Amino acid sequence: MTRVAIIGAGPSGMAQLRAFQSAQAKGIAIPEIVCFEKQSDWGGQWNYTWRTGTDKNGEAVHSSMYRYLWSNGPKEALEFADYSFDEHFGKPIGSYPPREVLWDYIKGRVEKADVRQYVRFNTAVRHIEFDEQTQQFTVTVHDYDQDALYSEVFDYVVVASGHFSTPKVPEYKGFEGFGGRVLHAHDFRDALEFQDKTVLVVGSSYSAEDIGSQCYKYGAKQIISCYRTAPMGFKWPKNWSERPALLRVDQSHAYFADGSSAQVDAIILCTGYLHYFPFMQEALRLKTDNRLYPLGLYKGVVFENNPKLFYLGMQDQWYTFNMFDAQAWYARDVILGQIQLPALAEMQAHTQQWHDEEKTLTEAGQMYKFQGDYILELIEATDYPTFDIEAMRLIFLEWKKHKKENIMTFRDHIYRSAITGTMAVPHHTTWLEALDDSLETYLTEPEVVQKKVV
Ligand code: FAD
Ligand code: NA7
Repeated sequence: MTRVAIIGAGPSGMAQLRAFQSAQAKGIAIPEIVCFEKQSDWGGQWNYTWRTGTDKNGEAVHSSMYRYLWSNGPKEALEFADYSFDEHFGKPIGSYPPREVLWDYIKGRVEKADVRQYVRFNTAVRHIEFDEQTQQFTVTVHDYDQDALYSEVFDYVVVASGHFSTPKVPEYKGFEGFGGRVLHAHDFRDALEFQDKTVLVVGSSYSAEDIGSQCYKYGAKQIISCYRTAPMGFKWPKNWSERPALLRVDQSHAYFADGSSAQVDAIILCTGYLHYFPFMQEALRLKTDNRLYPLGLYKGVVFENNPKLFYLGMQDQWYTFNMFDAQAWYARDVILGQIQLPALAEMQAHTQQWHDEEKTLTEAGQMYKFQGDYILELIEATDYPTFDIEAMRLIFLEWKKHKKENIMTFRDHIYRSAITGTMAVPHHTTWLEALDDSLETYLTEPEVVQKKVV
């Protein structure tokens, strides 16, 4: 029997499991599937841990998420086309739920599909090698429950191990003598640690914006963010200033490219992540930076140099869960023989065209369209339920506008679902005032919260 290995049970790996199960539910024979997950539960990044450094098995801690993390984009833009928020929660909720609420949503679909049986938890993939003669992969794993290494042979491999886990850590002059804490965003866990402190945030993308906002929300004295290329340019609260590049630090101060300096208590490097696949044989390793259309992956999924190998979710992400779905359905249909791949040169030319187009994009609005068009192209090739990508693009534009208006209140806005047409309802507490991010508190009816306050 054909065997498929899936590496990782985060949202992408879970999408692959659901894709196969949905074909099976339609009476299509599916291969034998084994999903290897190094953590003891599924959900990938959404499976929060207080740990930093190594996990209980000595593996690098995977999740970069932190306490009080709320969705940084509207939930309406990531909704599954085959499992709506309405179906999961049974009532409309806000548009920017906290991490635990979104984790619950992702889990709901795969629990319904009953695919947990395919996952071998506490099992880290150590090495993957392809044999040209047999045309098969040998996957070697460490099973921590048995504390044993073993290898199995597969016909196809789907890598869904994520790419926001291995920190990209720059070195600045003076770090070794700095008197406070220097950490990467990957190791940031709780903004309360920085209450009453002056925090320097290095970087100007999502992590810098959100970790700075967390520090503000939970009482940091002052936030200074600095950029290498371009400022984030939001209207910051009074105690948040944005400065050009960091040049060096000494024991207590940071020095910037405009000649200014500031006393800082802690430095948080929000400097991005590496695509890191230490378990891959060299010839199978995807090499890319964080971009919308990496080279080497046909349709953003099929590893061109070995089309029995697939990578999911390796793009920089505007869309997330529904994009992983589109990719997983596509990979599934290639494996099932329902999609025939063109010759290598044709695949490469197609990828190059998209890759070149990406380079012409200068505005976020163009990027939403680009990634939306990419998703549509995938969906049209499979039976994944089609959905109104244009409506999602408009939601992204609203999101952008709301962030520009006020970076501290954008999460209080609501949007209409492009899947069900349901309008979200405002959360009972504004984001800045909502210090408790638990699922229980989030789903509590507004009247109940009101009563408690009274
Ligand atoms: P991951 O979620 O990273 O899952 C990969 C899985 O592979 C993990 O379970 C990991 O344990 C497993 N794995 C890795 N290596 C191995 C190995 N060798 N052996 C076995 N298993 C392995 N997206 C949004 O839509 N909204 C947000 O608000 C949002 N916020 C984010 C905030 C942060 C701080 C970060 C880092 C990301 C955020 N994202 C957000 C993006 C997020 O990465 C995606 O939503 C999603 O988690 C990606 O899914 P994935 O399955 O591709 O990867
Ligand atoms: P991103 O989006 O990859 O952004 C990385 C940021 O780090 C970006 O602003 C970079 O600036 C900056 N960077 C990278 N290297 C350096 C150095 N050496 N010095 C200064 N600044 C640097 O990563 P994020 O962590 O923000 O977001 C990743 C995901 O996590 C995202 O999907 C979110 O949903 C959460 P540049 O513009 O390249 O100069």
